Amino acid sequence: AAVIHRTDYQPPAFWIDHVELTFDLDPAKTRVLNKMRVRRNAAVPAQPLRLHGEDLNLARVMVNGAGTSFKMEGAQLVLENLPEGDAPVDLEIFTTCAPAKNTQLMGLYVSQGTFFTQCEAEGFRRITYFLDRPDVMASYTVTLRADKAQYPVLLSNGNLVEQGELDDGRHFAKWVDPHKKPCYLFALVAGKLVAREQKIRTRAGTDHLLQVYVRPGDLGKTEHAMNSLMASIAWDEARFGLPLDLERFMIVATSDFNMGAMENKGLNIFNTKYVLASEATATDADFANIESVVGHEYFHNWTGNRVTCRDWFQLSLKEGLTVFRDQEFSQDLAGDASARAVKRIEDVRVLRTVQFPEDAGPMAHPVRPDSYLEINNFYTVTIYEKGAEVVRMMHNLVGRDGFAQGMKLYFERHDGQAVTCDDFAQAIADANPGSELAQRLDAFKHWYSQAGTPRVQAHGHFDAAARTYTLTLRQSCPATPGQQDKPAFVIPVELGLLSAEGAALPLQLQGEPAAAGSSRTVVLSEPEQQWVFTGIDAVPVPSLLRGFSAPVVLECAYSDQDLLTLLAHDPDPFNRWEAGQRLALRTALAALDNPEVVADAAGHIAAPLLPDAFVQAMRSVLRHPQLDAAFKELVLTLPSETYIAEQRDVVDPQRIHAVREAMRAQLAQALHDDWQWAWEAHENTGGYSPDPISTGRRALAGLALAMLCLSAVRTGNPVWPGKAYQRFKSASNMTDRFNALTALVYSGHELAQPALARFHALFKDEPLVIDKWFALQAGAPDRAGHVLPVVRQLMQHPDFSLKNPNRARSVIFSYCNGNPGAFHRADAGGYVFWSDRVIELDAINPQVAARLARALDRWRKLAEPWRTAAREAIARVAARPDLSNDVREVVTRALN
Ligand code: HT7
Ligand code: ZN
Repeated sequence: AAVIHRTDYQPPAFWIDHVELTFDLDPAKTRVLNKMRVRRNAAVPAQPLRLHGEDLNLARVMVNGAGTSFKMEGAQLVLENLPEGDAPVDLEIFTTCAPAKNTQLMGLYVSQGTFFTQCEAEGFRRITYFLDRPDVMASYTVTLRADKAQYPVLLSNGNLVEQGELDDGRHFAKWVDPHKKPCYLFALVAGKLVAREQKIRTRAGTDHLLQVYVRPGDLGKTEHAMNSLMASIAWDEARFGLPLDLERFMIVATSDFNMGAMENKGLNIFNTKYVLASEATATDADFANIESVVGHEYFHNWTGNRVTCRDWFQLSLKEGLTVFRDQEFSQDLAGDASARAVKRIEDVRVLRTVQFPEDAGPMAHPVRPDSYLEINNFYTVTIYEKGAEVVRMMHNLVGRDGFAQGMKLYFERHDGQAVTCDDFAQAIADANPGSELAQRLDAFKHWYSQAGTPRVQAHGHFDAAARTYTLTLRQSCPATPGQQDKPAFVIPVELGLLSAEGAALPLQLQGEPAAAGSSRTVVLSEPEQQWVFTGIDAVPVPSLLRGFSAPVVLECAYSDQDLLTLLAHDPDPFNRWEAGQRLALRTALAALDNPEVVADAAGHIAAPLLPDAFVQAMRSVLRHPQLDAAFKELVLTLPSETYIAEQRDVVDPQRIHAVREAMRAQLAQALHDDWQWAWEAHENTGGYSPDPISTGRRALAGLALAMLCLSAVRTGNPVWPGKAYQRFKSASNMTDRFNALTALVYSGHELAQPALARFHALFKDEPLVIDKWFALQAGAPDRAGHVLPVVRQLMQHPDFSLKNPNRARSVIFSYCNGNPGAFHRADAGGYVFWSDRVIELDAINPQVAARLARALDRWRKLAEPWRTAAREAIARVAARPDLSNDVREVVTRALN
């Protein structure tokens, strides 16, 4: 297979205006009749029609009702003798495929007796021969025929126009989609499903039918998804003036799905994980994820479906923008400034712990990549989360109203088109002439073309005589594959200045007529720039990059006292949290470097690592009368092992684990009475509701219980583990129950085993809960290397299946990607396990295998003996002759 380059883009040689598909659904052999009306694209030189196909059995090809000659070039069906000129041609192609054998879950497949499709990015070619590219948009009429008893529900995009009975117990349904669409948005579903239905009238006064389809036993778990969908529809209309353009909007849940969900036009298909929720089976995090994924897929209806991507290099055009929109949706629904900040912190945590490492590793790529071997490998945190940050910077540079104007112009210009990231940026800039974005658009677009996380170094100089504070910002960006030297980025830095006592200072720039409040944004667009603030009477504490105003690493020589001031007083909640993280990180890095800090044979570090001032500051936050519980929980959670590792050039994963665990244990013990207070003050949240206040209370109570169990295990006191076990048994919701179970498992208490057994017995018929049960054990802190044998045992459990992506992720990914202390074993056992699983999975589902393959992306940073062992494990995978493109691309990049 060949690498595909962005600059090689050519418009299609043919258009497909209309498609009429007839499916005779059968798991073993489905027949697909594809009647297409095609015409030559007069704008490009005449050439043969080359249709994509994969794993299809071709039975017949007809042109204008007559047989025709054709040839196969690799997987492509080539028609060289189509009539000349631009008159439309009727093309008929008859193929069969085998959905029951489709373990890749791309194209048409069967999950628990129900047919589903997944066509993005290139799955439609596994259903029929087609121009499988997003810039070819057609109208679709789809007839589904199947056995009525086995497949009573037959769904496709658009509106149901006809249905009826056929011979032999079969029936049919005919669907017409009124909107033209690229084939990646095609979908069908057929099976035994039931639906929660809701009729709505929008602000604009139009009526619509909303449906959430699930397996019969799951109907009771669909209320939250339906509420989330209604909230999404109302939000898009209110915030962006974007209405629902369909009479019927359907969501269908499947338990076999490679990703989270798919925005097929009018027929979204979801992983059950992002649809099903009841208080007994889903945690607060599950409820929040459902809201955000339902929102995300719904928002694609405009950003992705109405305006789509010209080619897959433009993927972030729809994904970055839609993630930005779902983040804003969740923030708007969360309510007050504190709840918004909590969501922002959670989003930034993901960006920094997953995207920053990607941007520094072998798979680093720009938000708009330049090349790929397998497009499925580019559904990444860079395309999604960094892409959303790029949109967020534009939003902040032009303001909320300016951005809304930009979106309006974008749809006026491009509705119904397949366009590029440049088109989007141009529309936002053109709607805001004179804005910082419009003035620096070309430089701003480096965010699309340059990979790597920029570093911003900040230096402050106070001049007592002149009463000025000069802030110098300097930027640089590390080299990434294929990109050595990079021109400067446009980096909006929102900032404030605080006095040593924590008071907000006015921000008057030299030469400016009047002070501009106590928070403002400066735009760094040169390698180095200075800003002089006047009227400053004492050395201030700068609060920089408020709200994480740009996806950069900020380096600033803060003193501990500066950080304590920011932690106690910064009016920007993000930077308040950030100050606590910086203090904790500082301690962790100092301990890593200190040869006197040594772990015993069991991997424990006994010496106290956290300075008293830090412990005291954490106590003040925990006991603070005004701060919300959710925010406290974030501040009191130490930076992750992955995040700490990213700060080092050479990584000893075991030492990082030991240091972080020692810090956690110290925090558990030093704040024992405060944790007890926090538990007692927050554990009772009354009747269950997933609102931000109750969610925050449960999160803080959960952390308190975990800390109390941790210190109890260290001191041998049975009281708190006993209370955790009681809470585990009596909890009325999954969040409290699972937090109690986690506290027992993570503290390594002997009650963990009976609790795990009881949990499994209680929820054995709830696959999503059993996923949690598997994940908890595979992700537990390692004690004397016990996790790998547990993981191997879990894979022998009758409930385990490698074919189900959720289950594979719950065990294998939780261990390899989510448990560095247990995975990076000195005996290389973790790596051997990893390579075996990558190879095994690749034969079943290359997409899932390639995601797992990325667990060792950062192997070059590892200290010995891990580094050599990791390279050998990757080489072992790479040596397999029969790898998929998906895995081949990941391991080749890792080794080069
Ligand atoms: N746009 C959707 C992408 C997706 C996908 C891609 C490749 C393979 C399977 C997939 N399932 C869904 C998801 C989204 O961003 O909304
Ligand atoms: Zn998306």
